[in-house]
Amino acid sequence: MTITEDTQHTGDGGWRERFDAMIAADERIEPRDDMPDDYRDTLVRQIAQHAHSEIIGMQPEANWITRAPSLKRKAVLLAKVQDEAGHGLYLYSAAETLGTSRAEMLDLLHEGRQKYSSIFNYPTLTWADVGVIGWLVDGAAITNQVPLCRCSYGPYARAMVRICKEESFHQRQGFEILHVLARGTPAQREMAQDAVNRWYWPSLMMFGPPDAESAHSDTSMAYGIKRFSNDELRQKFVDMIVPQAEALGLTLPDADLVWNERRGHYDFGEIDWSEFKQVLKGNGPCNRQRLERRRAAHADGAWVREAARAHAANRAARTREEATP
Ligand code: BYC
Repeated sequence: MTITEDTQHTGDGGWRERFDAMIAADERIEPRDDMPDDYRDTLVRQIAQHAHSEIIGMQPEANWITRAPSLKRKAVLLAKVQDEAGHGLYLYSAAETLGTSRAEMLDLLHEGRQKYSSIFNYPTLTWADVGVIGWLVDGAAITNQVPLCRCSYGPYARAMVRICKEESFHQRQGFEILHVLARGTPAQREMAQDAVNRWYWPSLMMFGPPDAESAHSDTSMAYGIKRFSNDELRQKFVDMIVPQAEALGLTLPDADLVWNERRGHYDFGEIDWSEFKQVLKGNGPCNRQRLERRRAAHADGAWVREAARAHAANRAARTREEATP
């Protein structure tokens, strides 16, 4: 429910106190609850961006469906790409409960006015990239998204529970692809290492700008949307992947990666934030291609939306007819 005219005009400031008390008590806010505009806006922005990432994320992986090295790999990859479409649907539905329609969000994506994750602007050059997307990209996504299961907004939190379960499976399948390649022929091993070299730094950028430059973190943390800062999650991710890379027998391309006994964490190298900014501006290796493909897919699907609308109208007319005595 939007903030009603009633609450605003009668001067019933009570809704704001109720909202703040619910956030302080770590209770879930539901669509029926009154909420401040900046809470709603932050959620729509983040959930829409997240949904867009899921559906744009289908492209780099789908690139390998026809070239998967075996029937089993093809079936698994198909299922994974379909999962991403499903995640998009859960997330668009969660955002719609805040009063913004899926059609509006898609328009904003297609016009370049809403973002999707920077990571999907990099190309998938070899089969090993499919493994690395599973291991590092889904690994980063899980690190970021597990805390979102405790997000203060109920529909987003509930969508995240299911998404995280599926992402865990995705991460394992990626790890397993790399495990096989890393123990394969020298050429396969080299292919796996090359993919890790290309995706390591972009995967660290997925967590967003450093805390000091993160425009939205303070609001999101205060409202219980984000539970950890960008830098905290990035650190958690690095701490997780270092032993996993060792288990794979692959090297992370970071000369500054070293265990820091005092901090109890791995130190890691300086991220090239100018690259991140360029990708966000639309100048990454695949930005143009991703958006063009998305717009084309949307246009190709116009007849489905039209047919669905006609079907819904027919059903409604039949229901009305049946109800008429
Ligand atoms: N890429 O104030 P900040 C996946 C933007 S993929 C692009 O720190 P916030 C998947 C940010 O939107 C993962 N843009 O923002 C895996 C803001 O710009 P606007 C998708 C980025 O929101 C495999 C500006 O920079 N996951 O799931 O507090 C296959 C300032 O940033 C990025 C999610 O989206 C980036 N990497 O924190 C398929 C998780 N980072 O909006 C799919 C949900 C920052 O003012 N999202 N920006 O124009 C989040 O947790 C947060 O939105 C972020 C950023 C941590 C990403």
